Amino acid sequence: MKDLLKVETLAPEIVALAGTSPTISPTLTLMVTPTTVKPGDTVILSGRLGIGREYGDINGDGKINLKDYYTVALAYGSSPGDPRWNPDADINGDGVINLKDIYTVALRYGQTAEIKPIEIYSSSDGVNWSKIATVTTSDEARYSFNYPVPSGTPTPSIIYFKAYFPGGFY
Ligand SMILES: [Ca+2]
Ligand SMILES: [Ca+2]
Repeated sequence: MKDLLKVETLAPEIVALAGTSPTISPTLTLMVTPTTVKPGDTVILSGRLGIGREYGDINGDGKINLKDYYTVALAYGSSPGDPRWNPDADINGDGVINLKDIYTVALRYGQTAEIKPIEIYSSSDGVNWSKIATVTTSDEARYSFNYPVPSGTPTPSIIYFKAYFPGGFY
């Protein structure tokens, strides 16, 4: 189960300069995108831990429950062109909503994203990573971390960030 929780997200969606309120959709996809910053900037990393649509959390609320099940059920049997077609419900992406999609929701039905700390890493080259903080999530599995860009950082610079959620969800 550990691999399911490799919630790593970074970047335009969750990285922004101070004064903005970036949000992200919960995802388990690894995304590392460079952000150009200069000394004096504060980079805000924030987001919400999620389970991932591919595991059955279709609406991205960090829970696999009836809402997700209904989304698939309402579109059951449909394919593109059908008025009931809902691409979000086609979890396995095979162009039809059937038992395979239902099964994905059923397999982890009742699971929620666990509330626990996440680790924030930074890198100057996207290859060598250093852990810079451990951030505690809120009761909605939301997290936020401010990274002040150190003085002496060349301008412009690219800093890579990633968040890692170690552990499982039960
Ligand atoms: Ca859900
Ligand atoms: Ca399908």
